[in-house]
Amino acid sequence: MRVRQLLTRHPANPILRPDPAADWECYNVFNPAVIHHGGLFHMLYRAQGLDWVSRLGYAVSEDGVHWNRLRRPVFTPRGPAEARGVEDPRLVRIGDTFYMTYTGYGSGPPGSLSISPLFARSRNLITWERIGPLVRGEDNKDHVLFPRRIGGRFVALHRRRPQVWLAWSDDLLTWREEEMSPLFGPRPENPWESHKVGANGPPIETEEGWLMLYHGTDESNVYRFGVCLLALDDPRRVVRRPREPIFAPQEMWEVRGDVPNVVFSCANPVVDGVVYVYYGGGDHVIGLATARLDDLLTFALGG
Ligand code: BMA
Repeated sequence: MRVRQLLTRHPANPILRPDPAADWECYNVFNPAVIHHGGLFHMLYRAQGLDWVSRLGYAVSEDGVHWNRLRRPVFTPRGPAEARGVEDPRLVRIGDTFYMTYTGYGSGPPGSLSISPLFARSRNLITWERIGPLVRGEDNKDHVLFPRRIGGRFVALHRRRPQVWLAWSDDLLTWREEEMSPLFGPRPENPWESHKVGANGPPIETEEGWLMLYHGTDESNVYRFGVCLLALDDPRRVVRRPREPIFAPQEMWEVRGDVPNVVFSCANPVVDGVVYVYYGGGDHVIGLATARLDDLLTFALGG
């Protein structure tokens, strides 16, 4: 399948690899959250080591390409809902607080404590306070907050398989079922996103609407990225959704890796008009691909 690759891979890829000398991150580093704040790129990345449990490491960078990491993880599993790991962080900053959404991989059978969409907050990205879940007792992940309140309320995308949903809350603690609604689902006529879809990083605010990067999978579990536009004042409305994907696995470390044919992104910070898309390649290493925000917007608008 031909894919117009709107994102340009950075020549230094992969920009972060497992550290063979560290027990907690010697197997895989992938699916990072990245936020640009105070002139620096800050990364929380998912790491797996000798025990296969996912923990979150912290790294910092001036240019978004070369990273310095802390020696110890900054966020480690706690309690039964996280017994097998904390996964796929996504970050926003609202007011003076950083909010992280992450998946708890628990010890129960599917449908109980197996997968939980969780929230935590921090003032400094290193010390974290847990807030709680978006819902309990269902397979729900790929949740991410909009980077500001809308109509005074927190808004989150989340994924009730196979669809992307939207949810509203006053305080991040209470999420009412009647304030959740499906946003969009797989398109059977579009093979690349015919199986399931889920949000990537936080939606990007533009004059044309919320630019949302998302992933779709096909029947063979190949991951690709697509883009759509949601109405600025009411993100329950999908304004545009091009049929073509914008990114697909291609490099050796994307088509092979620990899980083949996976590009999986939880972060798309915008710095000086450039969208930095960070992604896990093959659930094994971290890559960076970029595009001008204007070009992504033009594509989303169908230009
Ligand atoms: C999904 C995600 C990711 C992972 C991907 C591919 O379910 O939760 O953690 O990168 O599978 O294995």
